[in-house]
Amino acid sequence: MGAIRLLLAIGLLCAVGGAQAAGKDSKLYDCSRPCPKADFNYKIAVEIKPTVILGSPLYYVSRQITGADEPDDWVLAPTLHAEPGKSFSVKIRNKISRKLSKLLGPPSPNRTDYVREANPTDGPYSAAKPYGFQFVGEQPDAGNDMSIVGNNKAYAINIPHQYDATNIHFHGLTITPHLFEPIGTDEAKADFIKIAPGECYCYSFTLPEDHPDGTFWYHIHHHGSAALQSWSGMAGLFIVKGPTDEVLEEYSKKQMQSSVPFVIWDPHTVPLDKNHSAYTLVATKKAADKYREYIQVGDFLSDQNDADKAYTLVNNALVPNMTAVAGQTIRFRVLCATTEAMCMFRLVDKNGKPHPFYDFASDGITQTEAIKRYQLIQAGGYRDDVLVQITRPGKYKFIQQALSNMQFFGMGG
Ligand SMILES: [Cu+2]
Repeated sequence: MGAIRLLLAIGLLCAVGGAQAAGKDSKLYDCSRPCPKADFNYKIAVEIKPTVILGSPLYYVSRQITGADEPDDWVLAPTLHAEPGKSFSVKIRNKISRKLSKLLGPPSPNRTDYVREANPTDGPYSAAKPYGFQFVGEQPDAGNDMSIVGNNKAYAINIPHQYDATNIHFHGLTITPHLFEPIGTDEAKADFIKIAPGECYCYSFTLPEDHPDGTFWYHIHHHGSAALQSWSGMAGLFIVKGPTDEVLEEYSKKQMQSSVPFVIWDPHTVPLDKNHSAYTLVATKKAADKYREYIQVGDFLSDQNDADKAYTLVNNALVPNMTAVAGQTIRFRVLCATTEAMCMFRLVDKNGKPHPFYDFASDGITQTEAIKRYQLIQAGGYRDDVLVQITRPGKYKFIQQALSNMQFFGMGG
């Protein structure tokens, strides 16, 4: 069986365009205590670190979710696993250095910045109007801070803030609601869980016996910092193992690579000066010698609207390469982990002719039969499990294209 080469060409997407206050659960936030023992136990951290964007000259310094078992050059969070009927726990430690954060930036916008940006008449986002983006509600008043932070708390919470605080949403899992403090609360005025630098949190759940097996994910969800952290790559796969895996293993007669992540994300970046003190604090000599362009995440409020450069990456690569054996069936776990752009998954041969694949699960739910497709379009947060089988040796490309007029704010070129 001849080895063939699969080239994944991912086109550059040009976006034109301590602890929480001690409460009854406070023991869970004590960093010195482990999470309650579960069937699957994970420890992850949040920190500022440099990462090489594979297949590019880019050296990216950003806030990232890290785990002990991850390779150094992995931006996205570690992949977690669990099984139906089993428990899992995730202890997260926020190791972001406030000093480094201040050096790296971006700074949180102040109220004046916000009022300028949110002006629907001539603010930068007014360019989104022709694409059907609706501005609703009352425009904040620059002359009166009270209109933002006093009687109108809605504006205050919508100003991007606390970029170093975080929390986790286990997306799609049938578990206790866990965005608000305390976990499981149904109190309408409850605060978001907030894990600040130096703090820890313990997420601990049991999956129901009848929980679907498939591809799920987890991401940050702290209101005020979620977009910035999402652009930074703070998201990962959460895989629920189960009977579907066994069926597929049997069906493919042991040839399958059981789980190949295909996580699409869209960091928005600005250049980072090589002499910037944040850079000198985190960079290694090896990387400094090898990589030419230094980038950091853009400012959510002002840079989202075309001021920065957006990339479409798969896993952590600009143009990832992989090889496959002719006749082998590969299962890709395709996650659209973007903040802004929609995602496309398309496979073509060297002449540009589309190659079919088989989509057998969406958003973690396995379908009764696989659907033959030539392209897949996903919105942020969507997942699809697809099977690809290449029988003819050669070079193939996966293509991600900018989806004109379909992205958030409709600026796609
Ligand atoms: Cu979510």
